[in-house]
Amino acid sequence: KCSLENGKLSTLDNSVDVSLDFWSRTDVQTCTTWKAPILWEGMFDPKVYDQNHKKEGSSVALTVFAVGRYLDEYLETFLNSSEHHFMVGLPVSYYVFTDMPEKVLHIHLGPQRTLKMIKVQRHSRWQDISMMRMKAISDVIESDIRHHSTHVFCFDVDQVFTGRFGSEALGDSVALLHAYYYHLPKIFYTYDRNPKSKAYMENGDFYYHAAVFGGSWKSVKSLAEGCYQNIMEDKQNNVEALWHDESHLNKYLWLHKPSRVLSPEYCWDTHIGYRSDIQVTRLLWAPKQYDKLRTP
Ligand code: 2GW
Ligand code: MN
Repeated sequence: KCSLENGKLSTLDNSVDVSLDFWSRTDVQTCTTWKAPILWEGMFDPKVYDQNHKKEGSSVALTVFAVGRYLDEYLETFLNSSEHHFMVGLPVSYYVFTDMPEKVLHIHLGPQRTLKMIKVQRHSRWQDISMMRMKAISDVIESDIRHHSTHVFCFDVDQVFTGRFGSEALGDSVALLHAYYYHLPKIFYTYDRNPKSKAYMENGDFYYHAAVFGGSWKSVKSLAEGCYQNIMEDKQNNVEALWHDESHLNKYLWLHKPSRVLSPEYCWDTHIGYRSDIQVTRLLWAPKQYDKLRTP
């Protein structure tokens, strides 16, 4: 359990966590063994978080990749839904990575919200499109984000916001519990089990989903750099981790524990069906037509 020290709540991101109530949810794990909160609906007062983050001057960069067919298929829906639900009330800068930056988008940005398109190469293998995001993220944090935003969140584009994804999710290092694994015993986690890969691991804490991760610009930069280095080392050794960047992310987060963990309410797939512990859905997996999108 997370602790009360001197009558005061102690978490790893404690200055903003005054309203966190770990005992309001008894049906789920609300705290990690290293005392990071696991955020579930009902544990926090959104207004208190928004107030505190405004007072602290928090601002958020969001990175998202839309390369090839993923641009037409997902980007506008993702961004328009994020305008309604993602960090509303805080300054938000979108960084859209695409091979077609000239494409005109139909997005209505709210006040204090800006968007930059950044051109990236279109890798021929989809595994590379996904893995090379780590390099682009660390580069843009260094060149731009660190001068403008306190925090960064990195998202897959094939998703839609359907509920508040707010400042309660901000912390030094933030990871998401994968909707398909959070309730399963660890033996089912699909970590990379090939000792030749840098992503190799036997045991871990959770199975994290690479569709959402974030934190302070500094720790996201370290994470992206760390994962990228291991991805490149694997390439030199002619190995590829089982779930690509997600395997490397899981390895990194095992060695560098996140200070905040998001419940699968922050990235749910309706195909899973009803679960009593999922009290709200904030971000949903978009329907995917693998045949259409994964053939050249
Ligand atoms: C990806 C797979 C097959 C064909 C195309 C692509 C593709 C991905 C693409 O053509 N263009 C593109 O922009 N992407 C970006 O990579 C896009 O942002 C997308 O959301 C992201 C990850 O690919 P996705 O969403 O198809 O893969 P998932 O949903 O199976 O993702 C999980 O596993 C991945 C690694 O295999 C990543 O770790 C991802 O973060 C995980 O959610
Ligand atoms: Mn995805």
